[in-house]
Amino acid sequence: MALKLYDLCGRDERLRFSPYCWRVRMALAHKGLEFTTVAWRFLDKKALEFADYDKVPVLCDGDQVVTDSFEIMRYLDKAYPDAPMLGEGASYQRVLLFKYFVERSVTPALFRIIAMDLLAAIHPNDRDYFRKAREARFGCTLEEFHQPEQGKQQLKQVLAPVRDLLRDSAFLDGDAPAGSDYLLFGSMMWAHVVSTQTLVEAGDPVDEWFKRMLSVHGGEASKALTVRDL
Ligand SMILES: N[C@@H](CCC(=O)N[C@@H](CS)C(=O)NCC(=O)O)C(=O)O
Repeated sequence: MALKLYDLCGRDERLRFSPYCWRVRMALAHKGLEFTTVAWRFLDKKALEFADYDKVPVLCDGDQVVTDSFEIMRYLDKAYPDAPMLGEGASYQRVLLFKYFVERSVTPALFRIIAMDLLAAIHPNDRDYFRKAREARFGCTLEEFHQPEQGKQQLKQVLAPVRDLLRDSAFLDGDAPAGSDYLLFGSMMWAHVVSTQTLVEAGDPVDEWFKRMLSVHGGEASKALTVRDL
């Protein structure tokens, strides 16, 4: 059955930067599943009506429609049980905790670093919508929110436990990447695609890990178009 992923695109249709979509792209690669993508933009809500959802990623697997990146990862583990990503029981609880850590601590720090780059990467027709929605959420203008140096300090601090783990381990989930790696990588890939800012200093174990992640699964992520290519 053909797998189809609705995937956020930017000012160039090939620019794919959603952190949640990147989780799913990596999860599909982890399972060795071929898939096609449908380029989607913020205002294209009609295209997602069939899924009764207003955000991406949306995954169609034959007749199955699955929304929300973490639910999609869960679905893939159930439907394609080889090479589990999230696990069950205690393992699942831990990766769920890690998802919250990424969303509550890592992604906000990254947002401070890339806010204006992100706006520039978004399709011009989507920019007003994006600005209004995010400014309402942050309670300030995107220009005020954009504080790269502060964001980098914040990121360095929140990644301290991850850095310690990666001193002795190639991936967060051990010798090979799995769910936790894709959760963190999705957010870092978001920033990497839209911004030329240095997120983590060269030589930092997190930077070494990021490079490894770019090259796993046949270098799937390293093939992504970034703003450096435009
Ligand atoms: N909890 C959702 C969040 C998905 C999400 O926020 N996606 C963004 C793109 S990165 C989106 O589609 N936003 C639509 C909007 O803001 O209107 C998930 O994990 O998939």
